[in-house]
Amino acid sequence: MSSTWHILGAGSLGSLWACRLARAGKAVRLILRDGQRLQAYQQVGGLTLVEQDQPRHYAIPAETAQARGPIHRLLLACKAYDAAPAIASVAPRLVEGAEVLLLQNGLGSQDEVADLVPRARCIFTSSTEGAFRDGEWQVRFAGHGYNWLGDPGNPALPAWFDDLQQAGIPAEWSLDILTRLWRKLALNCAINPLTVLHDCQNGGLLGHLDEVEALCAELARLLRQCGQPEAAHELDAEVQRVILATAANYSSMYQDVRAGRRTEVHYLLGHACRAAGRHGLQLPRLERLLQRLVDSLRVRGLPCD
Ligand code: NAD
Ligand code: KPL
Repeated sequence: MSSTWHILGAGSLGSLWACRLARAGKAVRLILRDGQRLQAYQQVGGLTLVEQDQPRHYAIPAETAQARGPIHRLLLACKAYDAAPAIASVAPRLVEGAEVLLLQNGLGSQDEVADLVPRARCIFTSSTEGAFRDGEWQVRFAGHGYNWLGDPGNPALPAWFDDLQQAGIPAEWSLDILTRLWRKLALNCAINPLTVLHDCQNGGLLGHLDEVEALCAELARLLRQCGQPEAAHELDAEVQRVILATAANYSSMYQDVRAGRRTEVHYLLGHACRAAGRHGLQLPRLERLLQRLVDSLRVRGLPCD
């Protein structure tokens, strides 16, 4: 297996991973959307990572999906709604047994990707790291955070796992990655839509704790029904802890809506409601929350899927 890290998506997290891996001397190649993006990137000559206000430039090679070389290891670093078309664009280049790391938040996109590349090993990631784009080809690391990686179908640690430690990417191999992803999805469902609907920072939800608590009760029922009792354990207490710890922050969904960007609702609250439907569970508060959110996105002219 080649040791090159192909990274599809030079957005916030993709650029953060690319720069840290390149800095550690790992072979990295970016896969950009099309020839126009590639040309624009080549004019700048690389990515800039800003850490603690210090910018540093990394001349990382890039190509488009149509390049010819085989791909042994791919970090898919796009939004959940872009994951399926993105993997389809590089699928013919994946070698037998290729490893694909999925950085997407929420649930549902991982299965969409796995269905399209049945001969690849799909590794799911749950990340609490924060990064945002600071300009064209420049990303600012917000610091802190952690990554859990795991493969629900295969507990074996990937051979390249040490690359992450060498690159300063805080990560742990998780044997219960689905539990982690469900827990994060539940946190996001209990907090993010309400911050949009109440137009507030996370801390603003302290004034709506009855609503938060009622949602947590339904989410915990859903998690147990989906065979995730650990993800349901003391969910309400953790949601309140996160609200307090991030009181001054705006949730990622709030930021997307404010910036007029598409949200990942389909893979967060949408996924929760679809899972409830499949299990024949009636969760009226979650369903009403999704309806209110969808209505609010429509009014703003944003996609609601
Ligand atoms: P982003 O929008 O900053 O970056 C995604 C990039 O993928 C964009 O540059 C986009 O142009 C590119 N892309 C999409 N389709 C493509 C294609 N077919 N070919 C090539 N490039 C393509 O997104 P992000 O903030 O890095 O988020 C990625 C995922 O990580 C999301 O699911 C998000 O929820 C999750 N996440 C992000 C953060 C964060 O701090 N940014 C933290 C935790 C989790
Ligand atoms: O992950 C988050 C987000 O904003 O997406 C937190 C801070 C946990 C709120 O749900």
